[in-house]
Amino acid sequence: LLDISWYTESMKAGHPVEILDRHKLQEQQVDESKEVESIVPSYACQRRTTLENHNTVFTDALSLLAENAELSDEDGRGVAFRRAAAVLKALHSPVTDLLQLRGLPCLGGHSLRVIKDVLENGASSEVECTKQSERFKALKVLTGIFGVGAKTAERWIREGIHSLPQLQDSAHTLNRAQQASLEHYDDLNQPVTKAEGDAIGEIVEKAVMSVLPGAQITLIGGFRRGKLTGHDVDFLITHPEEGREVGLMPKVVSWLESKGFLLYQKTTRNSYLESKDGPARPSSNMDRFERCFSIFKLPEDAKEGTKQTETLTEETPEDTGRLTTPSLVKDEGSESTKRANLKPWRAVRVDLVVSPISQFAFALLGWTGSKLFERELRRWAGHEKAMSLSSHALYDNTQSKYLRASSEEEIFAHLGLEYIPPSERNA
Ligand code: DCT
Ligand code: MG
Repeated sequence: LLDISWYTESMKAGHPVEILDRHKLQEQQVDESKEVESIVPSYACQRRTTLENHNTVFTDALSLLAENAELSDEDGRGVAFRRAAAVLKALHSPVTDLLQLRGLPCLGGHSLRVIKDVLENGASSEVECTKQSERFKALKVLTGIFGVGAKTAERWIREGIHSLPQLQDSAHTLNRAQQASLEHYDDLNQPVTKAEGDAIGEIVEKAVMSVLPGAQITLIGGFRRGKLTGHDVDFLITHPEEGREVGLMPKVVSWLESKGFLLYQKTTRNSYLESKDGPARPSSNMDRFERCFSIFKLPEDAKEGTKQTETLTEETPEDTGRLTTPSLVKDEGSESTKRANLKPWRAVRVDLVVSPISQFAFALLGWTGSKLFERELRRWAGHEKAMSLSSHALYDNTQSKYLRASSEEEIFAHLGLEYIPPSERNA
């Protein structure tokens, strides 16, 4: 590993110029104009991060290491790399010299080594090594099945399972979500476009309107932040009259199912009760709304702008399986893949969330992301404001009371943060 202790030491000492001068940089003039930013706040929720990233070469490298850490069940290390990448994403120009990073927060020794390697050699040896490792490749393939997490993948790899055919040949029984996801593996691992997201939005809107006129549906997740592609499409549904949203999800799901739009769905009930749960954040801030994880069957002509809500022709499960599991049988680019691409629809992961109007602003903020932005908001609330933020509520521990809000702006204000619009939450 590269030795950059001189650099981190100097950062810690708070006198970067002097210390850099004392070490082998005597000859080098420190050019103040090279400093990219003078002050970058340390919480991602205090920064504006658009999709315009001037430092993808570094952020891609750091994100890959973050992904590898997360897939290895080392979330702490994963977050450290994500935070470092997020700082670079917020910069307004490309980094061309390590000295430009003086004073920036969240850049630990490991991340700096990676950046230095990329600056000097065009690539990080650690990243290249990780990308090529059999373990990383296997973790990616196996966790590409929705419902397979780091722990399950790790267990399978220890048993010698590295690929989908090996998994299929093994004695493992998959749960319903995993089976469905495996069946549509290629489609689900192909990015969803904004056009496809909009087409699904029209279908979901039609479903919601026909079962509860007056309900409101909002595109959330990455597409609300302006991303052009995503791994799924997320929607938040509410009704302006508190309580009218109760029982809505099963009706929406039945409508979609009756029209043949769902290849798979699993609905979980709303289990959040303020009086019972109290301010303490549930172990996951995500899982307490009435929520439906689904795999949509999106007709090709729907995404070309035709509003199609007609009943689709039924296919037998055998047909579906044969058409949509090409990579399990042969390599990519095989005859069966080409055949599969001829099918007049594609499978897309869709998340539907229903929230009562009283929690809508919190749900909207919590589900817009990015994941790091959300994590930082909750950390800011807890560490800096003694508050607990979830997708349901904001609790002030000092005043021992809930802080109500009917817009995202009000929540930022409660938190003492400048309002950041969705398009600038791409940390
Ligand atoms: N979310 C979160 N914490 C998680 C998972 C999700 O705060 N562990 C929030 C942030 C984004 C939102 O929920 C939707 O989740 P994803 O669809 O996973 O994220 P995304 O930003 O929409 O990513 P993509 O564009 O790839 O779908
Ligand atoms: Mg999403």
